[in-house]
Amino acid sequence: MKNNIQTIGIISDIHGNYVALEAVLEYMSRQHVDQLYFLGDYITDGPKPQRTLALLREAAQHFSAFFIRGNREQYMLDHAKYPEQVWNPGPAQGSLLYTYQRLTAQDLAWFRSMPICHSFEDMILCHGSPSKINELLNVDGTNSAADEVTLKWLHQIQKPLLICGHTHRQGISSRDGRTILGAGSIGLPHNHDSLSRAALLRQNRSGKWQTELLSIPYDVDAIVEAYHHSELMEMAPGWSHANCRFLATGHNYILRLIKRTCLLAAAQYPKTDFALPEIPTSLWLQAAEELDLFSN
Ligand SMILES: [Mn+2]
Repeated sequence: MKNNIQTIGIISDIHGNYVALEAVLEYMSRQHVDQLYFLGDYITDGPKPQRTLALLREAAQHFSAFFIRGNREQYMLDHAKYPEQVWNPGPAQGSLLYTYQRLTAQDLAWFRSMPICHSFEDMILCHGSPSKINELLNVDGTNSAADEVTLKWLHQIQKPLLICGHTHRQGISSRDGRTILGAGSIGLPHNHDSLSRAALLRQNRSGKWQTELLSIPYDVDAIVEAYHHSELMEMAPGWSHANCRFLATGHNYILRLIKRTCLLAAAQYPKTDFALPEIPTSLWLQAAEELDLFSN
């Protein structure tokens, strides 16, 4: 790590979108950042996980880079640890299975070496929250249900700036002298357009960190085409189609698909309390059909 860090790039939630990652890394290079922090969820959802990981390894050669673990890396580690918990092809688990089958022991060892939280100067960096990898915080005012836990963390960390990913939302807000920054998602941004999201921090002359929220264009059609040329669409039908629509629109079609599938399951099997992977594939596909996800 460089001694004199004045510009920091924050990159989070890539989700296998190597096209967006490439564009954002080029942008960071043009900004001459001194340090890159990666906040996790590098893989799953998108095609070619190895291409994404190769880009990250390359970035670590080119930049001073620090990698934090996301819940998706945790899923992969847990799956390696508990092989009896089988993942099946299909809408609910096919996308995870697709990625897992393409990882090496070296990739898993890398994920295992990543911390879930890191502290640098005035800031704490994490994926979900400082101690829970999959906790959602309210970074942009759209998740008021997470207000209480967000405030709790802002008071608990004893540092003025908390930087997190996981929400796929970009936003910054301050409360009680503390600031929370949601860096936004590189690979599956939930910001109602098709631009990639990241953040830059620049230190001003008085030593204060100034935040710049970035919206970076990239070739969305290229990543959607890569989905269609991969085995993902057959291995995780519905789910992968929802991801393609998510990429094109910036609206969370994964959440819409899950909600509609659960509604259909509740209507058809009112007495059964399904976990998502137990819901019959036919209902997932019906929900995807109703959301018009197969018309591309
Ligand atoms: Mn996540």
